[in-house]
Amino acid sequence: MATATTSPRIDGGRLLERLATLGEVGSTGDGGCARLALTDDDRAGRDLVVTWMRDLGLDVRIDQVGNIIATFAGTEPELAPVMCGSHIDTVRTGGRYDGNYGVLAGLEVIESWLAVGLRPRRSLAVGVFTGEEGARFAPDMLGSLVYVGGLGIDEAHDALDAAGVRLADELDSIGYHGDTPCPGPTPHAFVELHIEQGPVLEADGVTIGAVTGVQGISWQELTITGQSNHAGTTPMALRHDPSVVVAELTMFVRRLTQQLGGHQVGTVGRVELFPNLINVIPARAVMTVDLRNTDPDRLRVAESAFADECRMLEQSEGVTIERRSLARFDPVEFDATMVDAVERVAGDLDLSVERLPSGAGHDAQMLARVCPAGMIFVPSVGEISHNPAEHTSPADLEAGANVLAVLLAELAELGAAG
Ligand code: HGY
Ligand code: MN
Ligand code: MN
Repeated sequence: MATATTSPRIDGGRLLERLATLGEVGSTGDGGCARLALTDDDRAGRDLVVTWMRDLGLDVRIDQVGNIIATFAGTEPELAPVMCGSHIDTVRTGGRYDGNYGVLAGLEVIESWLAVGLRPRRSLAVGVFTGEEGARFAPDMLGSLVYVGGLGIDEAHDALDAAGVRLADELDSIGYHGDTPCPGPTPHAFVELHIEQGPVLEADGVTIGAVTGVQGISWQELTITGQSNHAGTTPMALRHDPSVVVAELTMFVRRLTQQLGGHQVGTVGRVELFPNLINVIPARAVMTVDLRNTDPDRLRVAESAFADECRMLEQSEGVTIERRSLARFDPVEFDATMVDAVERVAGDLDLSVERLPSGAGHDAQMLARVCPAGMIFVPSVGEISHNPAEHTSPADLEAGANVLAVLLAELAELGAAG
């Protein structure tokens, strides 16, 4: 069976070239790309990756929520497959590596095995999960959540974006409404390679992150209804102004993170005012709040304090606040054997490695519900992500992909007697 010393290494140049080519799909012209889930740009990215999968001779299936599962058959295909992968949908100000890296590195591993004529005992599947970002259809990690049975297919199909467009209708319109049933087959193990998107590895001068888990995520959308009125004639004491509540809650979230400290983070990412005119006190505001913490108890404290603040502002400003949960996931700890394996393989490849939790959500946290899952991080330059300036050095990209290659070779028993 292949080990760190005998496993084929990936072709770094080929991986970088594919990342650059995919990065041109939905290019924003500033080094980044925008391929919001199930848009025409997402379809174009999907079509390109599926073409690469088919060129490798993989068995490509599209499931009922648009997940793409490409399988390299092992010598004992009846065994549960090993799975890797990630997502290729992006946020509107996306970079070239978030998600794309884990998918393309999986294809690169298979191509490096084909190049030396080695086949694994267990099949190796590469997953492209629908709508991981949650930037258009909530919750985030939607496709992998459906894949593991955490969200019913009907409920997923009825998800609506901010414009009221239905997810299933978009699957139809881009031609990725597959018939492969969800939930999907339970993998033997799942490994996701991803950029860190944070400051830790770069600050520590470490190449590989052995990810210990993913912090808890709480997303909610608020609809704040006040009273539209004339900006010039309405005395301040008579106003019921949703934009004031938005401002108060935004500053409350910042103060709350400072009070709680630790890993607590909070973000107001989307704000819409209606009618959004210079001389009209808004009738209504819609805003989102993203609260996260590695500690489940403190995340609940943050949520409860935020709810109390909303109730207080309803009274003081004379508005109504309707809160809708968009996503709520407790922190996830990855299987210890997988974290150990990432750490060991990185060491075997003479790469510096450290353990750390993930601040971002990932598909691996959903696969962890059904099988041993793990993640490999590589450093993000300048801790920038969800930004066109997102960057990881070619050497680190290649190093991370080689850790993936060796770990997948072990898990899938590459070169084992058929
Ligand atoms: O929001 C997240 O953490 C991920 O990028 N979907
Ligand atoms: Mn991602
Ligand atoms: Mn992301």
